[in-house]
Formats: sequence, C-alpha cells, structure tokens
Amino acid sequence: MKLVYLGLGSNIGDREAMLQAALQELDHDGLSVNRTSSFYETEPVGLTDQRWFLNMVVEVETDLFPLQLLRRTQHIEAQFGRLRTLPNGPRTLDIDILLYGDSVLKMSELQLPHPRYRERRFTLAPLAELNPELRDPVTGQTVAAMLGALDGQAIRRV
Ligand code: PH2
Ligand code: MG
Ligand code: MG
Repeated sequence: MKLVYLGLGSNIGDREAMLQAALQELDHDGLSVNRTSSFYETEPVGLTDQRWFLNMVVEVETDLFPLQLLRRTQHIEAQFGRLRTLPNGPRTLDIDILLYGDSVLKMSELQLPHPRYRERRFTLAPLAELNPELRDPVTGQTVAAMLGALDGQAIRRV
C-alpha cells in the first residue's frame, strides 16, 4: 500500500459540492481516503482573471500503480464534466497526484512528485495541515519549510 496525497480544486459551479462528490468517488475500489484537509478559498495562480478556487488535499492509501491511479482520477474529473479548454483555466474539478509515496517519476503523462506543487500555497497549506514534516523525495525539504519559503498567493482556510 502506498500513501498518496491528492490535490483537489474547483472554481466553477458549486465548488464545495464538487469536492465532496469527488471524495465519495475516490473512496472505493483500491483507494481508501484516510484524511482530508480543510477547504481553502484560494486566489487563482497562473491565469489570474478567473474566480477564486476551492482547494483541499486528501491523504489516500492505495494499491493502484501510478498510471492506474491517474486513469482513475481522470475518469472522476471527466464524470464531473471537466472540459480542458485553457491551461490553468477554470475547471469544475481538478485532481492532481501531488505525492505518491516517495516515488520519483518522469513520464510524458505523469510526473511525480507533481512538478509545481512546491511553489503553490494552495497545495502546500492543506498538505501542511495533514503532514507538515513530510519530506519531498527529491529535495528532502519538509512541507512546512517549503510553505515557509513562499510569499504572495492569498488563501483563506474555510
Ligand atoms: N489550479 C491550476 C492553476 N491555478 N489556482 C488555484 N488557486 N487553485 C488551483 O487549483 C489552480 C490554480 C491548474 O490546475
Ligand atoms: Mg492542477
Ligand atoms: Mg490537473
């Protein structure tokens, strides 16, 4: 069993209902949800002219391999009407694999850890709520240290 951290985000429609529904979909068939962070209301990063996001991080245990897990998360995104229009643009539901145990992987479809989670307050703050001493498998830095090194990016714990 691997300990995995998923980042969830939504900024279209009923954002909280979307995240709650995604949690239900995640918690079966080879995946079990251990713990969930609070919800965070977060300023959009990248494309700034869009609604604020609701983000959270979920700790799951799984015996799925990384690409199996990716298919599963993509299937759930599709189920909730996710359309890929603009990179970094608005989305009903985004599920990103942030960390998969201490695996380091670079494939065209999937990179682990997630290539941008270290710079984003909307991933690090909820992750720090769950596991501040968790270490990045590449840099060896703790989540708390990475979060402490960031500035900017308004977020508010709900
Ligand atoms: N996701 C992005 C781009 N920008 N900004 C916030 N605040 N939250 C997100 O989940 C987010 C983002 C790409 O997936
Ligand atoms: Mg994302
Ligand atoms: Mg994504």
